[in-house]
Amino acid sequence: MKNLTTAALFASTALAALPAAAETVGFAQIGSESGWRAAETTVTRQEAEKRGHDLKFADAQQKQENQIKAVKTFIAQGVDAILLAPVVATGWDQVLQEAKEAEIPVVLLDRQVDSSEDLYLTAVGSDLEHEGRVAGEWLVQQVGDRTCNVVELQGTTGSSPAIKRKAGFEAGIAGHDNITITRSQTADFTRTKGKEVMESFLKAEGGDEICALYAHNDDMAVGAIQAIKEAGKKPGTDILVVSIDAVPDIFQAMAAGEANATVELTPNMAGPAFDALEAYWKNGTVPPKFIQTESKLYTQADDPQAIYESKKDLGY
Ligand code: GZL
Repeated sequence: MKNLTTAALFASTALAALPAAAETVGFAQIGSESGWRAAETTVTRQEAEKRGHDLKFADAQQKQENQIKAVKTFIAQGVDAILLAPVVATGWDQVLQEAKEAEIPVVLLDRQVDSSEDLYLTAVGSDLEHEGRVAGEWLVQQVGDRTCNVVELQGTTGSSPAIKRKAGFEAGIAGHDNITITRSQTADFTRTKGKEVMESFLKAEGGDEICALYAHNDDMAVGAIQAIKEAGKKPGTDILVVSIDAVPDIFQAMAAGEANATVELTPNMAGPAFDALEAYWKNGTVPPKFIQTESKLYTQADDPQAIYESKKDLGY
C-alpha cells in the first residue's frame, strides 16, 4: 500500500475488518396457520440474526393479496432480497416481474409458484409429492389386503403442497384397489378446521367405515384426532392416522398411541436460502432453480416421546 498515510492505512484496515454492510431482506410469510409455519418463522428470524441480515417481516394471515402488498412494499423500500412463501401457486407473475425489474432477487420458501423460473432466483423446499407418496406407501404396508376406506384432509386449496401431497398419496396407494379415498376436503392446514371437517366425515361415514385418515399436515391431524376421540373411536387403532410435518405435538400423539406416522418437513428453509443469497450477493453465483430439503418418515417405532422432547422448544 504505497503512499498511504498511517491514518489512511488504519482507516482502510479498520474498514476491511468491518462485516459487510447488513443486507436487508423482506420476508413475506403466509401467516401462522400451523405449528410448522411458526417454526419456519422462528428459524428464519434466527438465521437472519446469526448472519447479520436485517429482516423485515410481514404476516399475510394466509391471504395472497396481503403477500403481494408486502412484496410491493419491500420493492419500494429497496431491500436487497425478498423471501416469499407463496400461499397459493398462481397469481404471482406481475409482482415477481416488478421485483425482477427492480433487480431484487426473490427466493421462494417451502411452496412453489406456477410462474416462469426466470422470475425468481431459486426455490427452497421439500419434494412435496414424495412426502405424499411416502405416506401412501406406509398405509399400504399397514393394511395389507384389508379393505381400507381413507378420508383425506387437504391443505390450502390451490397451494403447491395440497396439490402435490394429494397426487403423491394417490400414487403411493395406486394398484391397491382395497384402499379407497372415500372423502377428501380442505381443512386449510389448521387444527380447528381439521377437527371440524373430520367431525363431518365421521357423521357422514358413521366412523365404523373409516379405516385411516391422511392429513396433508400434522396440525389438521391433531384436530382430527380430537374429533375421532369425541366420536368414541380410538385414533391410531380404530382409525390409523398418517400426516406430514413432524411437529412436536404429533409425536406426543404417537407416544399416546393416537397417531401412527408422519413425514418430516424441516422448518429450516432459510438456511439454504441465505446461503444461496450470500453467494449471489458476493460472487454473482446463480443457484439451481430448486434447492431440495430432505423428508423422513417417523412412526411409533421411533421413540416418539424422545423426539417430542427434542423438538418441543424449537419454536413450533
Ligand atoms: C409445506 C408447507 C405447509 C406445511 C403446513 O411445504 O407449506 O404449510 O406442511 C403449512 O404445516 O401450513
